[in-house]
Amino acid sequence: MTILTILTYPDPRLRIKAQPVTTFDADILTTVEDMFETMRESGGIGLAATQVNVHKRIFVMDVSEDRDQPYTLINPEIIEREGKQFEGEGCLSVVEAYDKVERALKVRVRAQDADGKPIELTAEGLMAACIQHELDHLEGVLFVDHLSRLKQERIRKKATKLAKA
Ligand code: GNR
Ligand code: NI
Repeated sequence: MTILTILTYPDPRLRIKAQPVTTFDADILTTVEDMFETMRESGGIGLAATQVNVHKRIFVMDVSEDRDQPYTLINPEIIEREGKQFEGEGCLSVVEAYDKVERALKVRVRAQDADGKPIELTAEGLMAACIQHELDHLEGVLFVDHLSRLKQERIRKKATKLAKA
């Protein structure tokens, strides 16, 4: 098990669009395990492969209090969305930024697990927001992209300063 390095904004590699997983081999299992370990270590509720510089359509998630409800979603697709929510979000790749983002309240997702087996799940609230946040990462999109230009500029300046410190 390995703790992976998380890329931080404005690293251009966070903008790479992830490619579908076609072979479910031992490498994928290792990546998934390392992503869980990295997510747990950093205290996040989700982690997309893009954030650890692996440009494959994989994310891991655990929004439970006791951190005992892990999900591995590979080649995920949102097949239904319902309602709206506007809640605070943070990102392991965007240090010291937290702001409200508009998301669907409820989503139905179709994906594959680490063995390639098809899965479907319905989520709402925080879990639904997390799924949309992680799917954005796989497209090279960050939550700050949903904020005003002014806020983005402030966050970018702060991140650049922190990186130099
Ligand atoms: O840890 C995280 N918390 C969070 C809170 C609200 C909405 C989305 C998230 S995901 C984030 C971890 C992360 O950066 N995943 O990409
Ligand atoms: Ni994130």
